[in-house]
Parts: sequence; C-alpha cells; structure tokens
Amino acid sequence: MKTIHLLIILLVFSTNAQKKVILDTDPSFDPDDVGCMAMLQTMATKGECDILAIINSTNQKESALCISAINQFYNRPGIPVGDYKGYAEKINATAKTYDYHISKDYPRPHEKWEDIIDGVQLYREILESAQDTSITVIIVGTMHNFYGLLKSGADEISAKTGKQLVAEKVALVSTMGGNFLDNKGYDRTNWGGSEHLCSYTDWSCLNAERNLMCRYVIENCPAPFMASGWENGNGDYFNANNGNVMTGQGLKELPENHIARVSYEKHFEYRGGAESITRHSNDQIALHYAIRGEGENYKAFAHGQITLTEKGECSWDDTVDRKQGHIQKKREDELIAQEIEALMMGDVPQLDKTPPTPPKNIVLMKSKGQKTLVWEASEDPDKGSWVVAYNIYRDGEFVHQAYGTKYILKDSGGNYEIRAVNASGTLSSSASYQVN
Ligand SMILES: [Ca+2]
Ligand SMILES: [Ca+2]
Repeated sequence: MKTIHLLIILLVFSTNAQKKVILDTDPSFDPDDVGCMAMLQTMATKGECDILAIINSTNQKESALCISAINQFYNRPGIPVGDYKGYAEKINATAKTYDYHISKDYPRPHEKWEDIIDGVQLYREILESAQDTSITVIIVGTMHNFYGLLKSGADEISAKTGKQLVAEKVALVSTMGGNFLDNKGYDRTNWGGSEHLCSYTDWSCLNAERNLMCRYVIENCPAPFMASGWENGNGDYFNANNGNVMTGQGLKELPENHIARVSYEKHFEYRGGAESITRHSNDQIALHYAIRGEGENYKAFAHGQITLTEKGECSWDDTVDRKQGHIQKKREDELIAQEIEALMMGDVPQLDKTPPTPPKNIVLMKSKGQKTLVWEASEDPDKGSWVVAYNIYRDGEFVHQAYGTKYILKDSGGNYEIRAVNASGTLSSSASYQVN
C-alpha cells in the first residue's frame, strides 16, 4: 500500500512540475523562431513542459504550415496549431524565407492553410478549461494574437472576456521584445520598432500597428509580464549581425535533412551563403527564462512597470509594481549560448503510442437553450507526452476537435463519443454519452 501511495504522490508531483506552455511565434524572416521551437520540443521530451499549442502571428500562409511540419518532425503532430486570421490579406511566402521550403518539403498534419484554426479562438478555448494560473504564454512573434485575445469579449467558447481569462489562467507572459539598455532603449523588435531607427532597417522603423498592439498589451495585460529585450540576444545596438548569444552552427552536426538545420541553412542561403549559420538567440532566451526561471543565467527585474511610447521608446521603472519587468543576463554569453544550442540539438522523441486515459464523468449542461457536454480532463502519464485535444464523434462520425473539456452540441440528439488525443496523435479509448 505504501508503495502505491508513494507512486501516486510522485505522479501528482511530476505532473504539476511541468509548465503548460502556449508558444506564439513568427517563423519566417528570422530562424531563431525555429531554434526556439526545437528547444521547446527538447524541453518537453525532458518532461519540463507540455506544449498546449503553437500559434503563428505572421501574414504568410506558410508560417503556420511550417509549425505543423516541425511538430510532425518531432513526432508530435497532435499539437494544436493556430494562426492570426485578422489580416486583411494573407500572402504566400517567397523562396527567400525558410517557411516556404519547410512547408513545401516536409510532411505535416495540416494540409492547407485553411485547415488551421484562429489563434485567438485557440487561446480562448485552452484558457477556458485550464486550471487557475497554470498557463505560461511565450510570445516570440508579434502581439497580433495576444492583442486579439485581450480585446476579445464573452462568446460561445467562454462567458469570460479575454482579459478575465488571462487574469485567471495565465501565470506568466514571457516575451522577446523591447530594449532596456540603459533603461531608455529604442525598440527594434516585434514590438513595432522605433522612429529613431528608420535609417537602419525597415523592420526597425516604427510600425504604427505593431506598436499600438504592443502598447495595448503592456497597458492591459493582467498577468505578470516579462520581457527579454533586444540587448540580451544582440550586443550591438545598431548591428543585428554583431550579436552576443550566438547559436545555430551546432545544427550542422545534425543529419542533413534535420528540420532545424534546414531552416537555418535556407535562411542563410538567400543571405550570403549557408556555410555559417550562426544567429542571435533572442527568441530562445525568452523561452529559456520562461521555462527554467532565473537559474544561473538570468536576473529578473520583475516588480515594476514597462512603458512603450508611440515613438517606440522603452523604459522600466520600479516605483509602481504592475508585475512587469525585464530580464538581464548574469552569466557569460558563451555559456548561455552553449546551453541553448544543446537544447536546440536535442534528440527527436519516439512517437508515444501508449494512449491517454479516456475522459471521465461526462455530463450534459443546459443553459439559454444551449446544450454542452462537459467532462473531466484525461491524463497521459508517459514522460514527454500529454493530452492536447479531444475528438468528438456523433453516432460514429467525427464532428469536432475540442481544445478544452467541453463541447457545445450542434445537433440535438445522438450517441456522443469522446476520445482524448495526445501530442503524438494517439487516441484514448472512447467515453460515451447518449443525448436524447
Ligand atoms: Ca520571432
Ligand atoms: Ca502516452
């Protein structure tokens, strides 16, 4: 009996230790996003985190498909992928960006861009069913999706607004962005750039839309918000090629068709040659801190308030504690780079074929003429594997995939079956419920 109790306690502990992560990324113009995803997959394999979703923020159709291919490469095709659907126009990538090549050359579970769901909806669905303060959001793309989430009102998915969901469910937002050098940096990241940097590159020059979204997020995010600024990945304020935490070259030791290696090589092939594929690690640092905390590498200045002006000037002050701050490195760049690169080069895990447990205690809720099935979350006890979704079948036919533990009925009656899906795409046995 004692052994069984101990096992149960250990199981509970090991489940709680894993951070539940949503990654919001923009894989297209810079390969550090792929470095970041490779690292995240390795950390999931080590049991440090569960990847609940990966969401794209670019305006290219291929970016989300690239995410889908990366998930499959790591034998986790079940991980939900979201995309920002609010652009007036979604364009096709050109051969100059690696997402074009990855989406063309690698298999993936999502065939077309249209198969990928709305990122804001995915955020809402996951947060609605999540336990309080259980979610870590890592934003290494632009703020489009998270801005959309904070702006969202109550809907069919949740009676709560986006702000309420974030306040209740999100433990930390860790983002790559801003610039806190000497506490008066000019932004030259996804936060929208600065009007002071227009002579440098188009991306660094002020983009009013990105700047506005980011200012809204900073001013309205009710969850703790931490930034890793430009200065952490790049030592030289004005030169992107003179970075300090440099990674990527190690990927050359991996097989020639390794998806992370190919992404880096394709990026550099169109920018002077793929012999040297070393790149700054801006995105990886934000993720590293989000999952491992300060550790030996970082110092967090967490209790203050970030300000971003409409000209793209960033600052932080600690006279008001809005649970906002930034991290700075406290260890040699080279040592941080080694740790990050080793995680980027982690082994591809086996497909987890041991199914999760089936959903339990299904009940039918009725409210305002709406019928909803609700159930208890399934579990997948294997290391490096976790539940990502539920497939719903009505009278034997697949009707819906849910990312939380509820399903709003579209038809009146029928025999409903629910199966849990894990990151590998392995299904649990079904639990059924008859609706008359
Ligand atoms: Ca990025
Ligand atoms: Ca399993």
